Amino acid sequence: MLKETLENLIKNSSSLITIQEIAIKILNNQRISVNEACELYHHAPLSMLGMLAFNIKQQKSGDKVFFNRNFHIEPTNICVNNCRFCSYKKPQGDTQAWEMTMDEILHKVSQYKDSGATECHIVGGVHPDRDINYYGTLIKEVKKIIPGIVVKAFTAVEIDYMIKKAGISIEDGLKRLKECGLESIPGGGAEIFDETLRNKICPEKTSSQRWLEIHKTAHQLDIKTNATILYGHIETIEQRFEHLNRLRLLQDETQGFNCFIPLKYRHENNSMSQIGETPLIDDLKTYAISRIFLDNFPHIKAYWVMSGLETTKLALQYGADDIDGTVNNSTKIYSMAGVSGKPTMTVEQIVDAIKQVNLIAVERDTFYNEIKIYND
Ligand code: V47
Ligand code: SF4
Repeated sequence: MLKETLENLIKNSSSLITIQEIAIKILNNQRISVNEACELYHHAPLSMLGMLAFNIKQQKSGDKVFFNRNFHIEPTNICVNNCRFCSYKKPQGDTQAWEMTMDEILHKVSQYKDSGATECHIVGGVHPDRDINYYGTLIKEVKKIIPGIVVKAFTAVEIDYMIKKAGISIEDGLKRLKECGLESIPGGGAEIFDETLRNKICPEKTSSQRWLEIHKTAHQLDIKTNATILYGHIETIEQRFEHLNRLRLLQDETQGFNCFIPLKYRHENNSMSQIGETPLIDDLKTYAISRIFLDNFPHIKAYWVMSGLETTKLALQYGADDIDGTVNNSTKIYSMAGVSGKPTMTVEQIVDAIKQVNLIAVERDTFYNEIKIYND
């Protein structure tokens, strides 16, 4: 039905022959190129992009929208890097800087003991003094406090630093973290892979090639990971889709990515603030074309903490099928970059938000195993 409507829309309403051809390709489940993604971005009607993306989302996950019960631990915001877009990192001694001791971190974890959380997401700044032994111990201790919880921890950027500090290979470093209980790696630190632009916005950061290498090695060790893009700042549309292309190529090789998360640049309190934020239309186009382009990614996540609940509900009409989780007021990254409101939602609020867009909420674990379907 959706496919028929789309075929009619494509035949009747598009005057641009190239858009018609690309849309037909997509309907026939053929892969699109970076150039075609750019064409769509610049010339396709937004409604058509939404329907094409939603059609693919329906093929992959039907009416289901996934969420989990999770909390974040951010051990420190002290960081050896100095990304221009970051509002979170503060220098040692700053009134807004923190470095939690192991006891403080574990005390925080114990507060979520009876919360029903299935995932503990640990990320933070790249602290100069903390090493792989420290973080390995942390994972083990978290699991002692909440047995059975999945630890999804450390961006490739944090892992890169730990591994270099220990003087070991990526493979050995990841094996050590896995032995301590690491089961999944979040998608942060990818930013924009284009090397020239990366040098401008986060010059000290782990290179694109190394970020991809760390995720590839994780996949080879059977550690599932996520991927992100930081969009809506000074990148070109072509650089945006080239970024997706590098992810799609790696996913072809490994099938190790669980989901892709477009992260919109939020502009408060950082050294790129003057550029402002990209409009909602850009967010929706980015979600839709990500869903279309990344044909080998099972899920597209609209991270509600970053995009706000209203945009997240719209993103579910533009190809996203995951909204992250309850989060339990446990992250500061986005409030420090200007997002208002407490980052916490109850399961009831999440289910209600998903129902509002006539889709079915499904509680999942980190690996998208279904825990409960809310279809009444
Ligand atoms: O890598 C930093 C981004 C990321 C800003 O894998 C900013 O499930 C917008 O990756 N505006 C960390 N974004 C967060 C992240 C994440 C979040 C939730 C779930 C998962 C997952 C991953 O936040 C960083 C960077 O790209 N970031 N500053 C900013 N001003
Ligand atoms: Fe450090 Fe991450 Fe902020 Fe970059 S984005 S300065 S790596 S905390």
